[in-house]
Amino acid sequence: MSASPQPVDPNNLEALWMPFTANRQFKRKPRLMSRAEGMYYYTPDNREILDGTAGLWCVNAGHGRKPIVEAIQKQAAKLDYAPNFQMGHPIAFEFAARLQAMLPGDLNHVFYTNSGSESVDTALKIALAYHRARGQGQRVRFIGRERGYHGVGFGGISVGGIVGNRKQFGAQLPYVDHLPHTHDMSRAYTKGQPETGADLADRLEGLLTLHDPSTVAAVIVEPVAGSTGVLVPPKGYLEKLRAICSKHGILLIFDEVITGFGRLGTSFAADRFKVVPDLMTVAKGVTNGTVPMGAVFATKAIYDAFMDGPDNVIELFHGYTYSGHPLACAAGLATLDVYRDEGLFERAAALEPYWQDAIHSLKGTKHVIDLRNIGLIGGIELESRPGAVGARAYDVLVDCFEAGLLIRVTADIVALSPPLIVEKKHIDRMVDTLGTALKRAA
Ligand code: PXG
Repeated sequence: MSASPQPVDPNNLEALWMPFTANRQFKRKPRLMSRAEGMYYYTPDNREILDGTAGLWCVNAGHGRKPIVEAIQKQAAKLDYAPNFQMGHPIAFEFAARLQAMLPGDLNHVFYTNSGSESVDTALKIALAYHRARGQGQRVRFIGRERGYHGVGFGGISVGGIVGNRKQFGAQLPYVDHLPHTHDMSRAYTKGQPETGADLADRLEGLLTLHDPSTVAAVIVEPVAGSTGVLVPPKGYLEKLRAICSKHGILLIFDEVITGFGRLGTSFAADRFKVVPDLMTVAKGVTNGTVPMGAVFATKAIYDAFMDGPDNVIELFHGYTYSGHPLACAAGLATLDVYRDEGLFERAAALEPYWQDAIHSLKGTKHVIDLRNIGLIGGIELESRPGAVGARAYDVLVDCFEAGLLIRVTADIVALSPPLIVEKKHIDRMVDTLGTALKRAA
């Protein structure tokens, strides 16, 4: 059979099984975006949609950036693909060296993946293999956190703490436990990091006593939980996790898929909070969302633990066909240039006070029960309709889209995370459109 025996109906939405989408509802009344530039998406009928979410937290430099587009085009023409097992191509090394120069603390090796989910599974596997290489193969446990999102691989959903992402699938990784999440409504309307709550990190000691710390390989957390509704770490919380992990020889993994590349006004959350993990996972902003790519950053100590034994033996039996894909590396290099040349991380930091005031100006708006912010992230929590969690926020999402603003929602929490090129006038419009939609919502 030929690939396309019949002319295809471009309006047929049925063939595609959409990810994390209510397929039937969507296909009855689709929301399509067919073009993007700067701060805006455009619908097929050319309606402008202000991007309040940097796509899915990834387009940090804004859309259609010429230097990135051209770098991808040039690279596709020069070297489209090359094997990367037992082979190499120059741009993969060049990009790793550029990333290395940005990394905090002892982090200094780069392992490429193609997504955040793959980065998480890779980091978990590196943690297990690292301990085993050092004669501590009994360290097989992972500690994640309630309301954590670490992608959709089996490792990621196991250490993740989102019930809906787990319960359809039954079997998960064994030997996983979870810290409590850090959200507390008694601290509603906190601006930035809460002053109290660091003691929640002490719960890690309790879990370690229960399981015996010498059986634990790694603790994984998002420094700021993004997907489950913008949960900002209490002051001192990450510092405590770091100290407890170090005390027990347990690796600390920061999942910086959202917080990496300027979202908090620094290269990484590790820089902002001055807490350096042993392994860091990234994706999204590493290529401005243009070409799929993720990475795991590892300390020298971890890398060195593998560089032992006969040197003709593969040190880590792990990798992807597309690890270090030339197009992704080209996009990544151009992306880092744009971030640097336009000072976008500094720009995010400078805008943070204005952003904070804008988010908190929604206090008192109908349905709002909490407002949270850090960097260029805002979380707006709504009271749920009785017996219909998520329904109100979904209505707000649809209203905003029709009014020309892209937001994202999880349950009844709205999250905003605009591209770092956002201007004050865009921020005003986001808050205005959202406020109007909230007032209209039933
Ligand atoms: N870790 C974190 C912290 C994430 O936020 C992943 C891992 C997985 O990345 P991939 O590239 O495999 O999707 C993520 C992804 C949302 C939303 O609406 C968030 C993500 C993905 C899609 C939607 O908040 N984060």
